[in-house]
Amino acid sequence: MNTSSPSFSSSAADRRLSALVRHLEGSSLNVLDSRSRSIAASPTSGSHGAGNSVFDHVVRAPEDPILGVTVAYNKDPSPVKLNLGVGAYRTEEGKPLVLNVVRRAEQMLVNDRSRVKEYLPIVGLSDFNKLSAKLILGADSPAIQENRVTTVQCLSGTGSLRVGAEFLARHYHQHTIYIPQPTWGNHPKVFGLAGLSVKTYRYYDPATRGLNFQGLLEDLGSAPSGAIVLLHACAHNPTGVDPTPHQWEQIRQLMRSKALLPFFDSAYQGFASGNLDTDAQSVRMFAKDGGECLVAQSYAKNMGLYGERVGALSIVCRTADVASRVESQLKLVIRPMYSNPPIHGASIVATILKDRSLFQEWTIELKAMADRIISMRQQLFDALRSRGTPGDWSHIIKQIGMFTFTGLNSKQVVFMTKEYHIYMTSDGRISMAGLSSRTVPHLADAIHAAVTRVA
Ligand code: KET
Repeated sequence: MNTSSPSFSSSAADRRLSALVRHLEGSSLNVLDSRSRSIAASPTSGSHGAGNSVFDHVVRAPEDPILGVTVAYNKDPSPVKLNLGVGAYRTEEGKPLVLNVVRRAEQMLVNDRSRVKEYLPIVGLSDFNKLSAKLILGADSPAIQENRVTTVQCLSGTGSLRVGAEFLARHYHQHTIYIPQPTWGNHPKVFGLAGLSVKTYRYYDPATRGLNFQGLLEDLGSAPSGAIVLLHACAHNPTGVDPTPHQWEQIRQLMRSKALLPFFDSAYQGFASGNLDTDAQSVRMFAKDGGECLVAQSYAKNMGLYGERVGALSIVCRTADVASRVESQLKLVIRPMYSNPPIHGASIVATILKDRSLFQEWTIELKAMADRIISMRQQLFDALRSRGTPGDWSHIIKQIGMFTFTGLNSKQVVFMTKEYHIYMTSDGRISMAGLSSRTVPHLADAIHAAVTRVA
């Protein structure tokens, strides 16, 4: 018998209906009545009036302090508007940049018909992981040679931090993490939501616009033994202030003497000095002493792969055996979170890192980006000097990396946005990478007006 015939279906439906009616006859009908009434009134039934949502209690969240700046910028119709909020590189023409080397690598990937879209392993692309560890720890790293490093591909820098934090919350005896004051605004949220307890250590001295080294040593010196310490590998965000190599060495000694666990955030390798090795020195210093540490790497800035979400978490362990057990647990963190990472961006990175000439081309393009940012610093500094803007602006040329921590207060920032359509974070951080020779005078005018007209 063809069970899908319409006549059978309708008669079967009829039978079910009459069975239901029989079943409901009597007292049970009232139950249905009241149930159907409550279903009709239920907010999910679709027949409710406005203002009756199951989400009625949800309050509007504020925009993200950094990414929200772009949201506001996008809404501004002014032709002179300038987005110096998010740390994203722009060309002299103010356009986003796709590196030439990235275009070439992508072309190679597209042309390779043997490539498929299968799932990657939970830990990501193997070549990518090996090459990423080498990039940050150095080709001659003893930890890599001794197989003591486990690296997992993650969703850019943020994802790498989060996976590392979740792992620590599950498997590390100390749940307190010390982050610099100030730091990237997402750090406390990433670590707090992973279940770590977040404390700060002094880092920046507004009076000198430099490092509060004494305060840093005191705070890390009084941290409980074993506490985790978040360190910006280079180009500290938002301050642009990095410890000197000598200060790094003192930090290392103090941290190792107290068994504090270093967790490096490396989001700007190559962007600070223009040299990948120079910018990895802090991490390598810690990895070389044989102790353990974590490193979160991002390829958002240095390869311009922002939206591809490519990054890596490396954990340097004491022994190869520990590293492999750690990796097995990282898989348990990742699998229920996003199963496995995306393939495209990591393939681009691996293609570039494993090919000598592509790698070389990358370093040249990277240096050009770093140099353009450095030249923007000089141009802005000169422009303020030529306007006689009150104050010492030498920090603009002293600070390192993508950002200048201007020292402008939140009222001055609001003024600059309102009057000059210049968008930046309310802490006075400006992304130098978003500036060009054409827009420097406009920014200098705005800063000059803010400083002279708004207290
Ligand atoms: N760490 C630091 C220090 C950092 O500045 C960023 C991004 C990240 C990690 C994360 O980047 P990812 O895209 O996940 O690899 N900072 C810029 C963008 C942002 O806030 O998301 C910024 O500060 O503007």
